[in-house]
Amino acid sequence: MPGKALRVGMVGYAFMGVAHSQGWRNARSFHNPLIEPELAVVCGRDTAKAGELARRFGWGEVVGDWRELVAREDIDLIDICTPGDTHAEIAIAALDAGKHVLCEKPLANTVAEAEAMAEAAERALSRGVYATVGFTYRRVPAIALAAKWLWEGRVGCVRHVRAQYLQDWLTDADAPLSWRLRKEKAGSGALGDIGAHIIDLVQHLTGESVTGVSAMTETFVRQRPLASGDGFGEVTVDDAAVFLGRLSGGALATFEATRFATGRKNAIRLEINGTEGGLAFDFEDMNVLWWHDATAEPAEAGYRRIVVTEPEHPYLAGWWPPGHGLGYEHAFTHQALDLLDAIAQARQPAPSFTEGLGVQRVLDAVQVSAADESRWTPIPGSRV
Ligand code: SOE
Repeated sequence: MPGKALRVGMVGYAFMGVAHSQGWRNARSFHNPLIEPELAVVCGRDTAKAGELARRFGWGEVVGDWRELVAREDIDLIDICTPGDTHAEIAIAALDAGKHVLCEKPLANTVAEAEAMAEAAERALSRGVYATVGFTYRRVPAIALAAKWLWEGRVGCVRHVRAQYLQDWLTDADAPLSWRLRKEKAGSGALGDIGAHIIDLVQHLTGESVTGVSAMTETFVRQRPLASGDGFGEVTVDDAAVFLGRLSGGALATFEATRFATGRKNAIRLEINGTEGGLAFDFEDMNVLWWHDATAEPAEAGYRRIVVTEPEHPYLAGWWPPGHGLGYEHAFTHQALDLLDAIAQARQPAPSFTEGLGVQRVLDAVQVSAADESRWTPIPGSRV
């Protein structure tokens, strides 16, 4: 591969650090990005754990302080895989220092932070420096195919959207209190952690924005054992969020994000009904897209099961022979690949920080509405 490699410095080494590491590595091993990534430096306050990740995935170096990483001349991109309370500070410092940024979702913990990040991204853009947010599910091939068909107009005018993100890893009341359950670290609970994904997917797929919401949130288990074993601590975020929304094109939408959907592990379920057809997807059967052509003869009408494993489908040509199917981790590889190509071609990668800010405004409106007896709450700045 000609040209200089893009030297990546990643902050964080836990679940998302692992997912991103294999993304960078496999973008290089399986595909032909226009610039090769180099897994240059991994950063973590616990350098022993960061070092273990470096050993497993081939990161060249380990540092303990993200400021040191951002100050380095030899790093081109900062990949932020830390809890939400650190995103704004790291991303703004990195962009101002001329580094491209990939930031995990949700973009921030508050609208004010997300606005500051979007402004920093705008400033950086004029210098050819790019920022993107890790709404990775956009890169699941069946979802990318749904996006293509929606944008081609195959569904017609969208009337209804049903979006759910269902998990059950907190149903056990004895599960320990982690950072994801504390507002000061995570911003919100199921809402920001997994609800953010479905808000992004709905806005991305339909090309419309959520213009207002009426919401309910609930915290079912209000105290949980501390990981240290030393007593209990307060859960200060939601366990579940349910809300109604309107889209700028006139469709009605329902959203549900919960960690208490017993038996559902990672069920991102989307259904979009339009004047010309319908699309449905469930991540628990992630290589499948359901498609109904409402213009077909009534005798042949009904949802068809499209198996999205062929080289003609988005992202599939770079992987296995036809029919072999992909998993959770592949979307992180596609994310790395798309970002590398966008940087090589000097164009804004998607989703931008401005799109991340749009999701943040919906998250905020849901919290405002839920705190005020589900009052209808418009989203400021949404395209009506
Ligand atoms: C939460 O359980 C979580 O890990 C999210 O943080 C991720 O964004 C989601 O993809 C999987 O679930």
